[in-house]
Amino acid sequence: MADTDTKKRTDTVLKPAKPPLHKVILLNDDYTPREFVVRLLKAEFRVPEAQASVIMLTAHTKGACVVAVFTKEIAEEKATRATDFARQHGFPLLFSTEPEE
Ligand code: NFA
Repeated sequence: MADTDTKKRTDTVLKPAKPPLHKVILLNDDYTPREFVVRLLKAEFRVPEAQASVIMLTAHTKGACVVAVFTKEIAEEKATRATDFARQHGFPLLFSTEPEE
């Protein structure tokens, strides 16, 4: 008869903690052209044209839209880079970050 192992296994396997994620949020304004927003989203966040258009239109109609989530440092860096890029082109476009719930 095959041995049956009935020992209770009580060892706890600790999984590494997942880093908390932060959202990068695109905020609407009345001045930045739609095409510029789409171009920026494609260049800085590597989203395809169709997705960039949906994100832009969502921010345009609702006031804000989540672009992507990253670790805190990366989210802040992306938001700063994207906002700076808009500034360099003379637009008031703004990206912010906030922790994911
Ligand atoms: N609301 C801007 C316009 O009508 C477009 C825009 C969309 C700006 C999303 C910022 C964010 N030209």
